Amino acid sequence: MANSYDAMWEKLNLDLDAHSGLLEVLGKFYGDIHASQQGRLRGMEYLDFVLSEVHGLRIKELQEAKAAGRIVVGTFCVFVPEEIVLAAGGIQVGLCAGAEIGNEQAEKVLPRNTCALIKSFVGFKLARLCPYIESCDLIVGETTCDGKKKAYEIFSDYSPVHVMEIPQMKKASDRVLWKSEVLGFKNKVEEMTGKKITAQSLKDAIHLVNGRRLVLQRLNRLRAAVPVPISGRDALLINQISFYDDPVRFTAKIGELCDELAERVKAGEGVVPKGTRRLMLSGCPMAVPNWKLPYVIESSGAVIVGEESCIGTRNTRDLVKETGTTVEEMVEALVDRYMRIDCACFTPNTERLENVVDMARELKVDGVIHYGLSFCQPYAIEAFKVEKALGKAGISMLSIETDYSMEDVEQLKTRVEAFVEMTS
Ligand code: BJ8
Repeated sequence: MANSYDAMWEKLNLDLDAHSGLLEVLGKFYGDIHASQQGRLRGMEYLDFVLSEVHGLRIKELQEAKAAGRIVVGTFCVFVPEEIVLAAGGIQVGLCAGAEIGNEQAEKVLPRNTCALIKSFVGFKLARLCPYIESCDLIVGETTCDGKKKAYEIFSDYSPVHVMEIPQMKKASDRVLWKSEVLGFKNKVEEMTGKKITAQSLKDAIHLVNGRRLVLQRLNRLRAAVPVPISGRDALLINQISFYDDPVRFTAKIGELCDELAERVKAGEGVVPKGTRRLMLSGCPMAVPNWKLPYVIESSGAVIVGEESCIGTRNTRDLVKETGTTVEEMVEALVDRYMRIDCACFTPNTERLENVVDMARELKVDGVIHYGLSFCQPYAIEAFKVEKALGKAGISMLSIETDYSMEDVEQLKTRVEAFVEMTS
């Protein structure tokens, strides 16, 4: 059936048939996993709408912005400082990497034993399925894990790519390297937009992105309430949407949703029956539409109350200091804030262990599920240390490795149910 956005998608060179198949699957998946939940909040209508228009209205907005002279920058990692892009008048979007729909094409250029997230973004590009990727004037890669680092070399044959070097340690010399990368990125963006970043534009951009982090921090605090007022699936969706919706609109809408949640908390109302086990997720990011494990957990007698991941608190925990008055001071503040990210690509990564334990305590969890994508070595190896740190704090952990296929759903369910039973 023809869609009113077909002409736009055709212009973006999408494979229209495969793309309409993707939208159909996405719609069904969303209906089964999200829309079918009982007692959803009024504020979720915004998310339902954003998701129903994810390849439509938002892409149209991006095209209009481009026509007005703005650039669109796409990223796959929370290390890329959005403040720089916004300060130069651009738009930054986190790109989809949560479905295995382009796997066949991806496996033509990548080894089969590559993590699902990497295969997904390469697959989306090669299969011409993602209107976000096709809207981008620049894709920013980073040297986090080896898989991503090498995949960007392949990606750059198909899209303009700028790679930022991310240090692997947090010594003074690493900060020097990271600062030079932030400045290099700033130059690149200024060159592309033809706009010099000013103290005022950077100040505004820092305030805007901090505002989005603050509203997500508020959401996280509300989830500490017993009973929890929102499902983990919905909270994850909010975090996922934060990467591509307009930041002003997103912050306002999630603020309203938090007001509604605060009312629920005040009234002592929860989204699940009293006594439902409270679990926290920790580990690899869950990019949209990767909702498999949250669905499995929340249909196994538990509720997710927090995500220690880049589509979660790793992206929202730290703010950029807003005291700087010159571009130089603000760049220093950005460098400091981004150096605090506790990705498993760092060694040692003791901050993460402390953060996981603190978060588990604050959210009053009954257990933690460590989530690793198959073939992701940094998180799989670090899971041992996370389990040990949680064990010392008296918190149980279940380690799960999986990918985006649905083949292991029953097996995962059995393991999660046994874990939930154990925490009771
Ligand atoms: S800051 S977590 S977004 S790198 S899952 S591709 S690590 S093999 S995603 Fe990440 Fe930035 Fe770190 Fe966050 Fe590699 Fe692992 Fe795959 Fe991963």
